[in-house]
Amino acid sequence: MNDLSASEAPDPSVETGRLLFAGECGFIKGVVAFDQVPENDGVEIAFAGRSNVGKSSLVNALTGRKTLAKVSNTPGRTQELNFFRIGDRLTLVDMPGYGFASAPAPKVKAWTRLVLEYLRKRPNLARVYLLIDSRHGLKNTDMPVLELLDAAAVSYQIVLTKADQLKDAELDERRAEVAAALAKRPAAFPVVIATSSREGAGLADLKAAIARLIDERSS
Ligand SMILES: Nc1nc2c(ncn2[C@@H]2O[C@H](COP(=O)(O)OP(=O)(O)O)[C@@H](O)[C@H]2O)c(=O)[nH]1
Ligand SMILES: [Mg+2]
Repeated sequence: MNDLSASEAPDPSVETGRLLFAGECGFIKGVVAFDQVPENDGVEIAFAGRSNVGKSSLVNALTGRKTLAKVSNTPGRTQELNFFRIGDRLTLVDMPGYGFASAPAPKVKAWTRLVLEYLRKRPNLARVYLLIDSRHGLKNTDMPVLELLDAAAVSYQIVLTKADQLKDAELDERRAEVAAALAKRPAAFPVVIATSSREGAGLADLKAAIARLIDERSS
């Protein structure tokens, strides 16, 4: 055979993605109010998800820095937007978790205000990665967030976390189920990426997807 079909050709964005996260990474700041956000600089992406879904662990796994973001066994603690610099072209934001069952109403209100303002007023925000626990799939508590993202017309993509907790067949099923649930949502990117921060599965895929996004945004 002379030509490589698309599926056999090596995907150059895998290497670009690896390099993207291989450079200097650092914590910029955590903010509790929108007027404290750092200036836009390069492409920005944000990680959203329920408390305890594994957002901070994923930031650490992607950057290879075990303690860059604080991993907590006490869900619902972070009520800040945490900004991280990834190399010289990317800012990553760890958003405050939602869906904490016993969260008092004022806390939910503060969360909603901060997140809405952030989603609406951040021109460099290229995509929100909405993290969903592989074991649970989309839950009722995720629905208002999907609505919010569709309403704000912010491009978003689902990343399944803790894939190490499922058998391959279960994971395929969960991925298909989530993709089907997103099919009619206008701002949802159709591909679901499954990851494990613990075992490393899917991290190269996610980095490649982010590298492609930066490429699209910069051209
Ligand atoms: N099995 C497994 N557990 C994980 C993984 N990622 C995170 N966790 C655990 O999930 C809990 C919450 O993680 P954390 O990153 O703090 O979640 P956050 O609240 O979304 O930032 C911690 O106990 C982590 O050790 C993973 O890939 N696999
Ligand atoms: Mg966290």
